[in-house]
Amino acid sequence: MTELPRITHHPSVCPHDCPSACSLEVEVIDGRSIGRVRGSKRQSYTDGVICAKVARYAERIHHPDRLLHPMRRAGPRGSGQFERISWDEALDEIAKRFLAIEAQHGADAVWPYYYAGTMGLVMRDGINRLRHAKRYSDQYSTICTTMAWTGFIAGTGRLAGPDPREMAKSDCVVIWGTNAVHTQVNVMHHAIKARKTRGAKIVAIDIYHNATLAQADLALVLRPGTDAALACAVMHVLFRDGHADRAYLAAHTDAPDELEAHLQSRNPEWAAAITGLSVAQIEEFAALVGTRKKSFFRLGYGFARQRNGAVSMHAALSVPTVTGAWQHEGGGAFHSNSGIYKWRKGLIEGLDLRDPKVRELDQSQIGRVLTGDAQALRQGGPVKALFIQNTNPVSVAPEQELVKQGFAREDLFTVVHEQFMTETAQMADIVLPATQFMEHDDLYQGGGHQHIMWGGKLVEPPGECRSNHEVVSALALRLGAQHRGFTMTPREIVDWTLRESKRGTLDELVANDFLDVQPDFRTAHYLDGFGYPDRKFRFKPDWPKVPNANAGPMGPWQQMPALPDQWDVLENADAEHPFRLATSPARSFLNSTFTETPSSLKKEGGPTLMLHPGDAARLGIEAGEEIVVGNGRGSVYLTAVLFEGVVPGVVIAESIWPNAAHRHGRGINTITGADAPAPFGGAAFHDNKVWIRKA
Ligand SMILES: Nc1nc2c(c(=O)[nH]1)N[C@H]1C(S)=C(S)[C@@H](COP(=O)(O)OP(=O)(O)OC[C@H]3O[C@@H](n4cnc5c(=O)[nH]c(N)nc54)[C@H](O)[C@@H]3O)O[C@H]1N2
Ligand SMILES: Nc1nc2c(c(=O)[nH]1)N[C@H]1C(S)=C(S)[C@@H](COP(=O)(O)OP(=O)(O)OC[C@H]3O[C@@H](n4cnc5c(=O)[nH]c(N)nc54)[C@H](O)[C@@H]3O)O[C@H]1N2
Ligand code: SF4
Ligand SMILES: [Mo]
Repeated sequence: MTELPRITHHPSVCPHDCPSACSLEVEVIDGRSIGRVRGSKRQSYTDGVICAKVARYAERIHHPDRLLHPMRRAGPRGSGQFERISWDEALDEIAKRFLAIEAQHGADAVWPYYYAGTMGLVMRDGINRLRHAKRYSDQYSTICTTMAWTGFIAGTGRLAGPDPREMAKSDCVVIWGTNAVHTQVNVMHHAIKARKTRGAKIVAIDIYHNATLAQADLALVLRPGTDAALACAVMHVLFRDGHADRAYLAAHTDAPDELEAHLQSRNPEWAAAITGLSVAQIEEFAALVGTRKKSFFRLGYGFARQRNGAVSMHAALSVPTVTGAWQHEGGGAFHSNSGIYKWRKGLIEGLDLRDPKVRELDQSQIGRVLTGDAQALRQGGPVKALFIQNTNPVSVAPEQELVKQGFAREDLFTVVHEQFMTETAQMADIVLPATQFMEHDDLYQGGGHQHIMWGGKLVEPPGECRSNHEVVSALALRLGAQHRGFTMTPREIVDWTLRESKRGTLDELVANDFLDVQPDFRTAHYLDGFGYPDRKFRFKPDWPKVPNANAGPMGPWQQMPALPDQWDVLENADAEHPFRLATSPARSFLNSTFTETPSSLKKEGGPTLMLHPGDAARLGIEAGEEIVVGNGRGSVYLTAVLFEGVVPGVVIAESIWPNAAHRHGRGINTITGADAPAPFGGAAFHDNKVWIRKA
């Protein structure tokens, strides 16, 4: 008899909310536990590279604090006292309460609330099937992509772009408003390839000298929310110096002459005063992208998390359009490929049962919703029950004081399905234990690339953990919700979805692990036209009609500039709040995930605020000192880090630490706002005015 190998290697996919969506190769030891996790070398975007936190995934999947059994609250709300119950008891109780609330207050008093803790399509979005079957309140998902996607689609009419692997074939990679070293390491991998193999320049644009700027040839640190001013001045120079591709502009854009006339007054001096950059820096950047036609603009989410974010994204996107960079391999702009997949999600989400009359509540305004804000409730009745999967709003949602008040309501029945006892789970009436990605089957897609990927179950879940699909289906049965999706396995759902979407079959995908679905070159580069009926790029978007969200315009959308321009709707500093705060991503955490793994905690140290040494001196603050940072929404305790790489007047908290890591349990989102930015809402996490005091 031959002995079985102790270690076997299996393909998988990183499920976390990250544009890289890496293809993985996972070591399974004795068929039971996970060893090393590596980036797949076969999938050419991942190209063998993954971040350190996922390479150490054994720490998270075999963590001693995993939730293992259903639990019922056994003490005051939020006390952390729970008693173990069986799955049947848990599901029966949830169903009984949801049905009673539905009978008394109407179905829309129940709010299934979710996000992208796993990006697997079945496990992430299956909750919507239950929602639609029961006509529970809908969720308008605004916490992450709304402003960035809107700004991009405003120009191109479609959320897609050139093959991201073309970064390696570019002569100038512009990494704009994304800290790729932290948030999507593969961008750096491909950009650095271009530098090594063809002498490409890397430009990085941010509001502090972060880890990505440290690797750039040209590092531009501008004032928060001033990216559109930079973009306008660069376009001014491009027109001025003959680097605008007039033939391309005439053929492919809506209003090039108006744009040129409008930019006359937006010169580098004008932009220098707004951005804080020097005229020389702006000229250097413009000359680079003007003379290197193969310039690849990799536009991130971060700079769109300002209240003018959609306008800034659109302005930055307009730069490669003026140079005609789209025409070249290695040129153009890329933000997300989410528009290329065109999934038929009817089965996953139960879209055939969706009633468009049911109210849609803004995810980012969960604090306002739960504390009875009439506008946030869309003038409807209160939310009486929450069913939460894949997200940790008590930590990650803005206006945290309101969120906490809401979760503390005695009359709110809260169910949280989680892998760990997060700060949201601590507020629940019933906590359910969830599988991790290597413990269930799912289908994935790349946002920052162009692959469809299969992530199959590799090991048995610990304890009594169940997948999102199992829980949604078991609840549906007890709640009388009918849909064939509830009786199918994830594999059957994925097979149907692939076939309906003309992407082959499950067997084919499993056999190949992934499928490259990048559109052809001409389509990806918009050479046969942009995504509008007249096929032209929009320098003058009709903002309320941009084909992204369907929630209708909101925020101060009527004041949006017609053409790319600096738009001053920021939460500007004032006499009482002399600083501007951004809550940029921490390298070893991913949103609130990995704040439970020992090595990530060790690497991050503790919640800090970076401030300029000059500002610190003026306030009498020393490095390592505890300080208080606040505004009208509340205040947060952080440790001061003095850093020359931030602009005076700007402070950075690399977040999101658990609330409990801060004195008084008040996390960073205590001081971020949930007002809806134009034109379709969103969350302006990096746009905050604050005061700073010694603790
Ligand atoms: N390690 C790690 N990886 C992550 C995450 C994480 O928290 N940690 N989060 C994941 C998620 S959910 C997402 S959506 C992506 C997001 O990834 P990114 O696209 O990188 O977006 P952000 O993380 O919001 O911010 C990126 C950068 O934008 C900068 N920024 C803020 N305001 C401005 C501005 O006005 N102008 C300019 N030019 N820059 C500005 C911030 O300082 C920050 O360095 O990353 C994912 N990956
Ligand atoms: N201050 C500040 N706040 C921010 C941001 C910021 O930049 N600054 N970024 C914002 C952004 S872009 C985002 S996307 C949000 C994201 O915030 P969250 O939605 O909270 O993000 P994650 O940490 O990715 O995932 C949340 C939870 O999902 C759970 N989970 C993972 N897989 C599964 C599963 O299969 N089943 C179940 N039931 N649970 C699972 C994880 O254990 C984790 O606790 O945060 C936002 N908040
Ligand atoms: S870079 Fe992003 S997708 Fe890749 S392994 Fe890390 S978290 Fe996952
Ligand atoms: Mo996000």
